[in-house]
Amino acid sequence: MSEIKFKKIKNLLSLPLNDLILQAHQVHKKYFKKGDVQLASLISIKTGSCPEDCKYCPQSAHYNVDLKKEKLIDISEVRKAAQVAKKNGAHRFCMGAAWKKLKDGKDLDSVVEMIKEVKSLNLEACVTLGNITKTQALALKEAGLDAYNHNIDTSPEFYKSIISTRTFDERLETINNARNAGISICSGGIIGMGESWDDRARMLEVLANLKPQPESVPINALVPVKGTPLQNQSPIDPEEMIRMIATSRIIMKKSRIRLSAGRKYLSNEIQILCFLSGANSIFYGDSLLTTKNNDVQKDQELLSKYQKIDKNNLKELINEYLIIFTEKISAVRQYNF
Ligand code: SAM
Ligand code: DTB
Ligand code: SF4
Repeated sequence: MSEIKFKKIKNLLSLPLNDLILQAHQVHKKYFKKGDVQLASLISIKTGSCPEDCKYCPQSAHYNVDLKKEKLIDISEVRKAAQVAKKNGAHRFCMGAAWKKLKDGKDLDSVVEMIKEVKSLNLEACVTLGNITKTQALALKEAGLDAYNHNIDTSPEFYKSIISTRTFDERLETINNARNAGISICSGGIIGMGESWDDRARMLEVLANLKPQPESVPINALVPVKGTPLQNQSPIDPEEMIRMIATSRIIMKKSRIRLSAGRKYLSNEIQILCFLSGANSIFYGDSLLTTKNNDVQKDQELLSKYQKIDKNNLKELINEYLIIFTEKISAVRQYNF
């Protein structure tokens, strides 16, 4: 596949919003004919006291956050949470640990058992454990792991202002190790940390030029947590999330684009516009890792509303939703499908 250029990404990001949604929607319809939304439930298997200094993260030991820290949890807790996720209709179960890197021995062995437990419930298994080596990646694959989540978070340039305890290249190395072991890659980032549109475009440029592209791309909006250096960051304008999702869809046609953290602060109309723009995965379940997620019942209603939309006649609907939230944007042009 030819290289996806920064300039093209910048151009897409800055299209008139309705043109961008329309373009993304056409790509989405072509590549994801079923139009389903993947539901990924999350659990924190080891919480807090992380040696890294990621400025957005409530789990870093560098900041003073009101957080219940926990050592690696018992497999019985994982089983219970995965059973609940399965009962609620989740497709994938993701386990996250506040580690800089995975340690061989007890930690690796326990994670292997957890993966096997999740797989025995017929759920896809995903983990996010910090850096992993080639050999560890092979052991996780052998246990049945489907996907490894390792976000690049932002552009290589802005990265240094957000994290000083590891480099952008180390992130890429772990992604490579997981990929070479035959594990699917889940990699994306966060918006709303004070980065510029150029940074956002650069982040998407790096992701889109990974060969092959990541199978899943989580787009998170910063959840500003009290005690972290980014606690006072202003919330993103919802339109920014739509632009990121739609552009991701256009340049990563076959990837699952996940409308991730921060969804709780988006209205149903915005979330549906995100789905129409190509988001086809969400974090599903009452909590993310340490913060709250959307209510499961409300998500089920939202998804059923989205599924009922006549996707062949979207003109009025998109216009209506766009008008609801773009009253402040002066020129909303009408669609011509
Ligand atoms: N420690 C591992 C690592 O960093 O790869 C795995 C867990 S870490 C919490 C997983 C991802 O969660 C981060 O890479 C970041 O993208 C996202 N994240 C963490 N805190 C967040 C926040 N406050 N808002 C949005 N996303 C967040
Ligand atoms: C991802 O991209 N987002 C998830 C997951 N991968 C592991 C984490 C979001 C964390 C939000 C803050 C928290 O709950 O601690
Ligand atoms: Fe640690 Fe991951 Fe949080 Fe960074 S994002 S502080 S590595 S748990």
